[in-house]
Amino acid sequence: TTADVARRPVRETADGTPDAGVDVTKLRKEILAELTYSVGRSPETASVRDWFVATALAVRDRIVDRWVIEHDSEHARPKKRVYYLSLEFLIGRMLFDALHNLGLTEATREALAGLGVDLDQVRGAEPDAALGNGGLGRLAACFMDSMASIGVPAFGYGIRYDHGLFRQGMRDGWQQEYPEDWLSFGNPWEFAHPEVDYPIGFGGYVEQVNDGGKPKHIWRPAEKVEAVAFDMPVVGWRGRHVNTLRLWSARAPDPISLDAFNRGDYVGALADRVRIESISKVLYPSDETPNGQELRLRQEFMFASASLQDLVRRHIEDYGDLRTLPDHVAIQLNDTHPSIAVPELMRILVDLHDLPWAEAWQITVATFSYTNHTLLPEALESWPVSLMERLLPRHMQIIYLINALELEGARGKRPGDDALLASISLIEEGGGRRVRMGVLAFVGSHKVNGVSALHTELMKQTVFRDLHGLHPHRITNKTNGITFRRWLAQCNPRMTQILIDAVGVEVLDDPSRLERLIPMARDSALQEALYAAKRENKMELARIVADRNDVWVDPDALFDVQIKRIHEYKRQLLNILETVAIYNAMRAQPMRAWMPRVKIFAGKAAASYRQAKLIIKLANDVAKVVNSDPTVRGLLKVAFLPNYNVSLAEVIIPAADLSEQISTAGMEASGTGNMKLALNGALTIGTLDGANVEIKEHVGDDHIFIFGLTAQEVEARKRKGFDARAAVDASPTLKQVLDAIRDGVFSPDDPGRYRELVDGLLDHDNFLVTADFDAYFAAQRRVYKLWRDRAAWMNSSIINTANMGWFSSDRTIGEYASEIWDVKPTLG
Ligand code: B1N
Repeated sequence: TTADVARRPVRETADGTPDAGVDVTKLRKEILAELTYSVGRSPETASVRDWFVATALAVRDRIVDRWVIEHDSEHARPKKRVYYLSLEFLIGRMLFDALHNLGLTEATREALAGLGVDLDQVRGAEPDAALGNGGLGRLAACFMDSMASIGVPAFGYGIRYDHGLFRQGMRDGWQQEYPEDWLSFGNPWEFAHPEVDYPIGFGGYVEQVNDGGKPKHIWRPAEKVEAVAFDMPVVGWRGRHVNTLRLWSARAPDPISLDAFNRGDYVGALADRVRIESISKVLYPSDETPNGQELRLRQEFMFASASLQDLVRRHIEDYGDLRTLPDHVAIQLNDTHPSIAVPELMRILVDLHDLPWAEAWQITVATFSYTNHTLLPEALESWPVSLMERLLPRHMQIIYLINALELEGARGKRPGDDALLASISLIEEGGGRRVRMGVLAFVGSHKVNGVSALHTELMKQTVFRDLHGLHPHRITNKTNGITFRRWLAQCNPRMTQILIDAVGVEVLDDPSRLERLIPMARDSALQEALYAAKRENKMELARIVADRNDVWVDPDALFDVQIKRIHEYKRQLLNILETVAIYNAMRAQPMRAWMPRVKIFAGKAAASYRQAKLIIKLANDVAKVVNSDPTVRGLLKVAFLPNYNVSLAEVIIPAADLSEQISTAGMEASGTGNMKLALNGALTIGTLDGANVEIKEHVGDDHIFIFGLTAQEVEARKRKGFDARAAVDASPTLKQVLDAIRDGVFSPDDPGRYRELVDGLLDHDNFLVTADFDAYFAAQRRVYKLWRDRAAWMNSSIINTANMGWFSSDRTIGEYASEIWDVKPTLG
């Protein structure tokens, strides 16, 4: 069918032949061989999953060929390597990533077609690797792609969770969490390395011995865990480089207690092993709310310690001397989650390698850098001193020593300033003493970065104000980016082909080429081509909505999407209130010439986040009433799509017309979905928050719908004490909306369901939903005014795509490389 043809990924070679030079017959033979000898199936009995595994293995072989060559070449001992430490890597499906970057997509399609197998179906059989919660984990995955693409030798280090982020089900509109099981059929991309294992200690005590007049500390852990390596190759664009994502799995040193077994205690025989191996069992579903459980600290220490042992071993093998570590190693801490690595490196240098403290500290600070991803006070990690003392006694001593020296330095610079000392101390006093991981990461790093210009500015003014005063050159901005390979070329082949036809195939290597679209933005042929591609994408999404939500949405309607974690500060509630307002207006005047619209929501709530789960229920309740109301049929539809993940994003983003980025200003550190949507031609409705500010600067004020309080105004309102009731009284529209929700119009089965939610909003509207409502409603009216004029809308849409080149994660990684890591990428 034509849809199938259009869905085909773009040609990747300038001479126009798809995947030029690939021997399809050979590739087909390789896939068949994998099916037979690795999967153990015949083509007649193979399932789609078997075909996926066989295809992935055949592709993996080609990646490995390059991996091995590189590791035998100069890349094997590059001048400097980057180690990206992250508790999350939200990589999603990998087949098309590998195929696209190797230029094998069309050849593989043909190879499989000759066997009667459809590549798109095979693609769908891959489980979505959801080893992350949201933006922070997805950023790590985009960075891995960019480092391999521009040639930054790197290892990603993380945890191989047996179970990634939970699967979201819906029962009656309420979120249900089900375990995720991505490994249940094996993972064809990974290489298990049971021989690469490191001992990880917990608990015990610290022994002080006399080492020729010097005191020496020896940590004697009570408990030992083994961290075992699993490697996944990460192949860059055009297969130029292959880096490694090394994920650690916890293994018990003793598989079974034979004593217990012989006594007949079969459960007890396995108890120790189960407890130890629970460390890498499951990803904490906490997005910006540390849940402070001991197991989480064990996860953080296991992966930090294993990663350091691994890179220290490699460095010593290559260079023989730890004093040159910062010349050859840069370690990036993705938020504070791996920051226990700071005292762990000190322990390795001082206790295990006998370096003097001062020299060890210099090496440590020169090696580490830290990225902060949030300013929300409740999200800043801290651990009780008592827990640290019990689990990591030597690290606690080292933290005290770091703190003493830091405070001494501060006292020297600002004598008598006790408030300053309290604010920069690694130990938070009062209410049970705790270690502030943000301060630990800050003092242990030579560079500390925020993830958008606004966020970095706010870091300097708020959480790190005093530390910034003492280290004025340490904080730097690195605005986030996204990989265009996944978020344009792979997920939106229709649009990509049009862009290539318009500006040349070189755009695949150089996203700044998109700027050549600017003078063509009013070209009606280009506009119509892009509109048609978008419409096809919307048709595909409509099928999914019909399938999963049992509602039909009109592909000619405006698709207004808000897709992200459900969090009060992201204000899905504001969007729902506007939905109800427009529903009310349509019912009041059904004969007006309304433009049809579809509101699409998707996102998961942390299992313990009651308010977020209630907001999901409200979206579903509103959807139920609106979608079954004949007065608004054909005008308004609402859909909450369950189980948002990378793969669903890859379908929604190419189909979006309007991108909702409406957080309370000052609270969203950056956002990256905002970039993906604008790149794919959606216009943004948003506040001046995070990277929205920079998107506005790039696309221009006329091509984005900005509304609401600024971060400064939010601050001022909160300081004065904001009165939501007064705001509601001043807005008849909002008042009517809140009354309807409060009175049970959308919850006839339980009329009181939203009473608390509405009353709570009136009593303490912490996220200033009511303050921004009127401005948001007015901005939505501006959206529809433009949407009525297709040529004007498409002009703005093209201008958005044209100006998004800067938001490529290749640019971001280039900045990290030169300004933080001091590495020279081989390309770019
Ligand atoms: O990191 C993204 C940003 O684009 C988002 O604005 C930001 O909200 C997100 C604890 C987090 N900040 N903090 C987290 C995740 C998991 C966790 O356990 C905090 N995620 C963000 C990329 O910079």
